[in-house]
Amino acid sequence: MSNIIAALLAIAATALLAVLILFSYRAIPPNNREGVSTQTPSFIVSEGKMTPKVINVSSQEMAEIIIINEGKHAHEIVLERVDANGKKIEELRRTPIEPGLSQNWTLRLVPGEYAIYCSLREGVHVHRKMGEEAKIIVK
Ligand SMILES: [Cu+2]
Repeated sequence: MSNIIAALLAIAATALLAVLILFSYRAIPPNNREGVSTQTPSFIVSEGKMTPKVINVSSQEMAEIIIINEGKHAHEIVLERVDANGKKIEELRRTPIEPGLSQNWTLRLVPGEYAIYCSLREGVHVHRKMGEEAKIIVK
C-alpha cells in the first residue's frame, strides 16, 4: 500500500515539476528580440575624420551603433534624425568619447536619414565641418 502512495507522490511531484518548467519557459518569451540587435553599424572617429561616410540600416530590427574614437583627443558624438536637407528634426543621443574608447547605442530607428557627427569646436575649427560627420540611412 505504501508503495502505491509513494508511486502516486512521485507522479504528482513529476507533474508539478513539469508544470513549473513549462511556466518558467513561458515567462521568458522565446523571441524576445527587443534588446538584441542583429545589425551593428560601426563608425570610427578621429581628428577631422569619420568613416564610413554612409551606413544603411533596417528599421525592422534593433541597431547597435558603435562609435570608436581612434583619435588622440576626446570627441562628443551626436546622433540626430534629419530631414531631406540635412536639417535637424530631433536629437537622439549625445556622448563624449575619450580617445581609445568606444560607445554603443542600442536603439530602433524609424525610416529616414540620420546625421552622426562630433559637436565640438575649437575656435574656428568646427569638428563636424572638418569631416567628423557621417550619415545613417534607415529603410
Ligand atoms: Cu571631434
